[in-house]
Amino acid sequence: IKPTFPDATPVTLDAAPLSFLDDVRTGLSKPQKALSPKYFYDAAGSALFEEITQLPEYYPTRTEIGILEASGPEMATLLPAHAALVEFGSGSTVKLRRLLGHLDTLAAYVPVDVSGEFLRAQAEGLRGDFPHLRVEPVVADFTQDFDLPDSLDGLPRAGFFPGSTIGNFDPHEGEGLLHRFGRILGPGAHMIVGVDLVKDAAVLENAYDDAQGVTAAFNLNLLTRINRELAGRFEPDAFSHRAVFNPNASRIEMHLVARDAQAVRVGSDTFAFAAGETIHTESSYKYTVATFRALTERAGWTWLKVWTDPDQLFSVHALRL
Ligand code: AVJ
Repeated sequence: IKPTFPDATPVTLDAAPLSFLDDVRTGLSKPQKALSPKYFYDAAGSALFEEITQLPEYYPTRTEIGILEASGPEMATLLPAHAALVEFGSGSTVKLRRLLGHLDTLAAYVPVDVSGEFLRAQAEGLRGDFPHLRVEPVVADFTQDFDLPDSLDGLPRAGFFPGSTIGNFDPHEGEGLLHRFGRILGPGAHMIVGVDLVKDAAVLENAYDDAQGVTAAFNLNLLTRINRELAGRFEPDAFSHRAVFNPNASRIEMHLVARDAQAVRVGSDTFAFAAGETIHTESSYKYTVATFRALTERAGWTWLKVWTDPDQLFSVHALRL
C-alpha cells in the first residue's frame, strides 16, 4: 500500500496512542528514564516549538534560513532540473519557500509527514502561493520504509532534510536514516541537509534553556500530554527543566528533573522518582563539518559541498548518490 494523501487513511495517527503508552511504559521503567522527543509535538508542543524558533537565544532556525537565502541560487545549480523535491518530516514551509524561490524548474514538491492533517494545511497553502507547483504529500513516518508515489516515476529526485532534525538521532541512527533516504530516493538522487555545528557550551546551553522559559515549557508539556492522553498524574510543577552539553557525546541533553522524591501514576502503572532523578527527553547532536561529512560518506553518499554562516553556527550540506 502506498500511503499517499489524500486517498489513504493516515493510519499512523490512529495507531499513535497505543505506541505512545508502550513507549512511556518502557521509557519510565529504564534505570535512566527516557522519553522520545518525537512526543513533544502535540498541538501545544508544536506551537511552543514555533515560539522557540523566534527566541533570541535559539540561533539555528534564523541562521539556516539566512544560509538558504544567501546560497539558495548556488544550491539550485547543483540540483537537477525538473526534479521532485522530497522533504522528510516537513515542518513549517518557511525554509522550503526560501529554496523554492530559486528552483524555477521544480516538477513536484513531496512533503512527507506522519500528520495527515498538517500535510493537508501545508499543501493547500503552497498550492495557493505556487499555483504551478505540483504538491504531492505522502503520509508516512520517515524513520520507516515507504514508497514515493508512482506519479513521480521518471523524475530526478532531490531530498530536503533541514532544521538539524538529524541531530535528534544518534550518529549511528543518523547514518542509517541517510542511507534509507538514499534507498527511497533512488540512484542519482541529490540531497540538501541542514545540521547544527559544535560550538561553545554556553551558547548551546542558552539556546536550549532560554531566559523566557519557552524551552522549559516545551519540555514540561510532555508531562501535560501524558496526563491528558494516557491518564497520567504528573505534577508538572514537581519537575524542572535542564539542558546540558555533553561534550563526550557531542550532544545537548534535555532532562526533566524531579524536584522531590515522588510516585507518579500513568494509567494503571506507578513510577517512582528519587529526588533529583531525571527523565532524559531529548538529545540534539552537534557536528563539525568534517564529522558530518564523514557520516554522509559512511551512509553511501558523495559529499559535494557545505555552506555555513559567517559565525560557523550552522551548516547546510549538498550530497549526491
Ligand atoms: C527540532 C530537533 C532540531 O534539537 O534544536 C529545540 C528541537 N528542542 N529546542 C533542536 C529543540 C529544544 C530541535 N530540533
